[in-house]
Amino acid sequence: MTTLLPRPVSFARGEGEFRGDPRPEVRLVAGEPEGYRLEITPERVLVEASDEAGAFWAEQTIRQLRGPDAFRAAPLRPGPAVLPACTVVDRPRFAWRGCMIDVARHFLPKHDLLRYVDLLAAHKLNVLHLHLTDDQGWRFEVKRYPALTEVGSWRPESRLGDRRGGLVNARPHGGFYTQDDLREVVAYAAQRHVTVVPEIDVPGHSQAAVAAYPALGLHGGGVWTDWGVNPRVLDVGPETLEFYRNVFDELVDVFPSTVIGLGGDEVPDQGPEHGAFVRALAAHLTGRGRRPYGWDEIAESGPLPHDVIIASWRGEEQGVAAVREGHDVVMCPEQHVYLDYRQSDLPSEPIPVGTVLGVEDVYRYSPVPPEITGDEPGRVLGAQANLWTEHVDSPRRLDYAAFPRLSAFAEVVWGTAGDPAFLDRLTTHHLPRLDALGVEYRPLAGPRPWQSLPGVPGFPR
Ligand code: TNX
Repeated sequence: MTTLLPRPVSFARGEGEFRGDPRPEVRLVAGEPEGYRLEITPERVLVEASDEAGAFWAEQTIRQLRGPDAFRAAPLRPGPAVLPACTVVDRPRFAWRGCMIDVARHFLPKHDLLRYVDLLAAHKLNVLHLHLTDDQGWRFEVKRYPALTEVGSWRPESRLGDRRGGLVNARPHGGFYTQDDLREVVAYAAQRHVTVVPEIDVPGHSQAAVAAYPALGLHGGGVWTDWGVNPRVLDVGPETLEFYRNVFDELVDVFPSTVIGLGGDEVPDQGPEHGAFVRALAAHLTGRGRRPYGWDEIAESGPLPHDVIIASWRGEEQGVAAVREGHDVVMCPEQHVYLDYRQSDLPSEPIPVGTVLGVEDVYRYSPVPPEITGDEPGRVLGAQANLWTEHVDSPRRLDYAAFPRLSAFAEVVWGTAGDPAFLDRLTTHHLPRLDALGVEYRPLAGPRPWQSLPGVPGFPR
């Protein structure tokens, strides 16, 4: 049994061990995308990979084989790396192995975002979906419309915990990325074979933009300080459409990703004009050579072009329906992969919201619903875990929400989940790696005292 995570397609232990420089000799050979074969003998470390990404994932495997200290920022003591002789044959099942981070509700400073790129790459996850805008904050610098960040990137106070608890945090909150910050994040991620997929959410979840440019909305108002579904959506007239075409032009200029997110979720009183607005922006993105990507609601407001990718978040049925309509889908059903949801029934869980979603629940998830067969017109590109941050106000809280559930998810999307020994492997081999990385994950037994947040109400379902 291998200790690797995600678990590879096959692992065979050899005789003896390798001691020396762990950087492999790399050969590119024909094979499946992102696939690799790693052979370690006492004499050498050899990687045969189908592409650069495959070679990079092989290096992650090598680092895991070296033991937890290989995840520290510098070696603890001098000496050669020691690797067990073995042969690993490996490739991912899904091309889209993603994690969405909501940097709108709570800003994640650039430094911490780069750290998350490293954490994703260490888990062989390859898509970072950045939710850049929402009612509570606009985080993307737009040169043509400076008020989006001057006004829209901060709020004077925030709801503390669930709104039904009535608490407020009086500390202002804000932050944004310049276009060059994001180009840097994109380039850093590309070096690690991670694609950054940006999302600007329309026509709901747009109050921060309306606060900056009131003509975009019907009701005015400042950057929202509450959580939930906001009834004040965009005024989807021609000027607003023109405004957002310009915004998306700047977005496309910063993000080379083929896939570009336009949101489309949770529009109360959705009318045909909202669907038309989303379709017009989708067509604009297609015209710029990109593939529009939206939350599953956009598939319900009129016929969408087939190039649009659907993120199935309300459940699995929406993804099944979208595949039947000929769309490619990314599965991210809230019942299985919402990392803002509480991790147990313990009263000590910080701001418990949603249903209970423990590490084993995530591990049990399987991205292709049984209703989808091989000959459907669209297909499941993969899955992503979603990290919404209404109740995640710091990098420390993000670590708590993300890990180790994201480690379990990595194995789900690599396609090798289903190992009864997963929890043992996680505890014995992988949590020490997270410790070495300085990840403040949630211990399997429950939060450490300083990870709980007594007195701040959640709203468990
Ligand atoms: C629903 S998932 C939302 C988000 C919230 C999340 C909280 C989706 C597309 N919309 O705006 O943050 O629930 O779990």
